[in-house]
Amino acid sequence: MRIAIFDSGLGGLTVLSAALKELPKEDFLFYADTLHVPYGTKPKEDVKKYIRHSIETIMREDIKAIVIACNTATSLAVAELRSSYDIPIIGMEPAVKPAVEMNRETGKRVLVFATPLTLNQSKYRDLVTSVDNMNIVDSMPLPELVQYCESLNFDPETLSHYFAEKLDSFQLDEYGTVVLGCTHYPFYKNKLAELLPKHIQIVDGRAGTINRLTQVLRDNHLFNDHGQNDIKFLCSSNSDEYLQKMERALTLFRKEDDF
Ligand code: DGN
Repeated sequence: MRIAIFDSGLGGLTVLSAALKELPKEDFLFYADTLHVPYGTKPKEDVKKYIRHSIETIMREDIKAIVIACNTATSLAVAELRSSYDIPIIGMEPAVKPAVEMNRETGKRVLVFATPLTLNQSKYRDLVTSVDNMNIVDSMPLPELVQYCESLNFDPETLSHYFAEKLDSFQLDEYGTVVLGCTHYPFYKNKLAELLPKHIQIVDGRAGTINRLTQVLRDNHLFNDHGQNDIKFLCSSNSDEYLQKMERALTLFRKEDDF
């Protein structure tokens, strides 16, 4: 049986990349809802429908656990999905808590990048309220970055210009950590590291999700000992072109992933 990893598009590949490293004897199914990518800028009720439909499709496969490798989908639907299905469902969460801890001593600020939909949800606001007792967390939506990623746009000039514009209003010296709160964004981690002051650390929520997945597999006796990191790619548009793009993007990302 496989572990399913689900996102609206290519972002979930950054989670798959980490899972492949941490769980070398597991096999995976990667599902992208390419008919509806991106989720992060669409109306909440529509996105909830797309997520439910995607999970129904995934459940027809031979799978033992699902990772919702999308912060947006997790914040909208993970609770409801868990009450509808018997298999373990693991979500993503912007790594705000570890980021606040990292800056407790210095009092430097934390900047969270995510989709507009993630940042507008009460789940995100509750998370920040529960951990940000020093009032150091700011956020910034980067919806265009999802589009760049989907078209595999890594043009250095375009990106430098884009980030310069987005970061213009922030006093970056005041910040200690940037949180990548969307699974598409780790594709741009190296570019961001080049552009941000050297003292700023960049974190994402993948470690928390993979740790939780490992724990859930252990607790439910679902570990595989003979898998080979085989990956089955599926997408809602059934497009061969997109399936090839997924494989290409994963290969590209794995070369630079320092997970
Ligand atoms: N990768 C998704 C996330 O982590 O929020 C967002 C992609 C999207 O559909 N906008």
